[in-house]
Amino acid sequence: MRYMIFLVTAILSFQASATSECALSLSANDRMQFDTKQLVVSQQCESVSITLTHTGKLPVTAMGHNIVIALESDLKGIASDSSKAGLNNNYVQPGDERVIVSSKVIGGGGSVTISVPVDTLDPAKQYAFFCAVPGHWVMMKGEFKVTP
Ligand SMILES: [Cu+2]
Repeated sequence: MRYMIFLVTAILSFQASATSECALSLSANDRMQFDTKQLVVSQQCESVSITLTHTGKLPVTAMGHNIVIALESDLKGIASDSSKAGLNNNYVQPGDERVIVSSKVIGGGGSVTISVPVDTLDPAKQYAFFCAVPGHWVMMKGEFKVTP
């Protein structure tokens, strides 16, 4: 009987942790930084929701941030086109097929949530997350690690 209770508890806690991995969060600040260099997502989730919160005070025009998910090898290309795309397009060119998902740009006190279809990604490939606001990627980037 004791064993049964342990087993049920173990299953319940496993489900709880599996669920939380499908919803990640990170923050960005007025010093052009994300609070993490790595996001790990599991393909056990069909899609993962990622919430970016801007903990600073500066407005979008001074220190806006967003989050873009792409192949690591496409990061610099997307970033170098960001000025051309402009704030109206959240610094991502419309229809850019290199972009897997991108969010709108937020200012201090704002937050935004994106949904990433991780079941269609390849765990053998290297993905990155970064901020597309011109120049920010240099400081604001990290690994987007997909696990089977
Ligand atoms: Cu930024």
